[in-house]
Amino acid sequence: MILSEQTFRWYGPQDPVSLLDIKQAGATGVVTALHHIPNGEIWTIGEILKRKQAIEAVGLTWSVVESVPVHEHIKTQTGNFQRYIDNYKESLRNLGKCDVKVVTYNFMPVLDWTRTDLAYEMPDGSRALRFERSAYIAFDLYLLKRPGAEKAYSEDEKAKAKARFDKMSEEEKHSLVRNMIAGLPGSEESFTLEQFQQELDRYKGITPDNLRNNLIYFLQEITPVAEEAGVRLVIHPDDPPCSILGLPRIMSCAADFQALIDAVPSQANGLCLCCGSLGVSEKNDLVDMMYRFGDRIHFVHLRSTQRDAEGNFYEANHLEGDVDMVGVVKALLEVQQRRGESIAIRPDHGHQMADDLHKHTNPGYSLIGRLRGLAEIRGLEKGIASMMQ
Ligand code: DNO
Repeated sequence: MILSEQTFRWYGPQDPVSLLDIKQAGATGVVTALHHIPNGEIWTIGEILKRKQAIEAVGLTWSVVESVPVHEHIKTQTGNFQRYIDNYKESLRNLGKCDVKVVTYNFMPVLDWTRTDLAYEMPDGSRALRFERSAYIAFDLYLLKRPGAEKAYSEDEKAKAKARFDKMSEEEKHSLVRNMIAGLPGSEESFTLEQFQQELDRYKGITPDNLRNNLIYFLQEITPVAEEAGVRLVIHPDDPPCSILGLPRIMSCAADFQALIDAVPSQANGLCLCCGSLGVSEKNDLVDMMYRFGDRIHFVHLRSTQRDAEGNFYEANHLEGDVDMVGVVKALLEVQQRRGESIAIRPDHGHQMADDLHKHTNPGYSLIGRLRGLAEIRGLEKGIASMMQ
C-alpha cells in the first residue's frame, strides 16, 4: 500500500518549533512559506533556495508551500491586480525551477482563518482554538460596530451576543479584537479596527458571484504557468465555511470546488482538503469529497472540529470530533493507490498541552499537540493499510 507523505508546518527560522523537532515528530516533509516577503511581491529563486537548503540540511524535504498569499487587489480586481497576478506567475515559475511543486493559496476576503478564543480550556487541561458564535456577533456589533451588521442576525442571536458582551471584561474584549483581526499565524495580514473596516469596505458591492469570477479569472491566468512549471495549485477552503462579517465566501462546500473545476479544468487547479474547515458544516461529507475530488487533492489537513447546535465549534483531538477520520484516511489510501503516488498530509491545530502550556507558542501550532495528532494519524493509516492488503 502507498502511504501518505507525512508533513508538518513550519513558520520558518522564527518558529519556536525547530526543524529537528519536526524530524523527531516523524515527519519527512515540511510545509512552509516565505512569510517575510510582503504579500504580492515575487518569491525569488535566491530566497526560495535559501529556505529549501535549510530544510534539506536536516534531511527533510520542502513538500508544500502554504501559502503564496493572494493580494487583496486580485480578489477585488482593483488597483494593481494585473501586476500582482504577474508577480504570482513569476513566483510559481521560480518555485517550479526549485522543484517545490505543490502550492497552497486561499481566496478568503480580508481574513484567513478566524477564531474567537485561542486558549479554550479542555477538560484535560489542554487548550484548544474555538469559535464562539455569540462572541463573534458581539465583536461585530459592539466592538467593530460594522454598519448594517444588526441586519445579519436574529433577535435571539443579538440578545445572546448582548448578554455575552455585557459580561466581558476589558481584557476579554481586547483579546477578542486581537484574535479576530490581529492575524492568526499564517494569515499574513494584521489590522487595527479602523484599517479593518476599510478593508471590509473594499468588498462593498462585491457579491459571491463577483468574487467567484475574480477567482476564475485568476486561475485562468495562472494555471497555464503552473502547468508549465510542473506546479499543482491547491485552494484552501473557507475557515469557517460560511460568510463572516458580511464578506462573500466561495469555497465552503463541494459544489463550490466543482464550479471551479468546471470553469478551469486544468489539472493544475487542485484542492487542499482541509477536513477541519469543511467539517464545521454538517452538510460537507469529507469522505465523499475525498473520493470525488481524489485526482485533484494534493494536500490534506487531517484535523477535526466539534460543533454544536448554536454554531460554536472547537478544535477536537485529531481522532475525535465530527470528522470521520477513519473514513477519510481509508478513502485517502484508496485514492493514493489509484493514483500510484503519495499525497502530502499534515496534522493541524493541535492542542497546546503538556510542556507547551508553559511556553510561548503559535496558536494551533505548538509542537506536542501536533506531534500527538501526527502520531495518531500515522498509526491509523498504517493500521487501515495493513487490513486493506
Ligand atoms: C490555518 C491554515 C490557513 C491556511 C491558509 C491557506 O491554520 O490552515 O492559514 O494556511 O488559509 O492559504
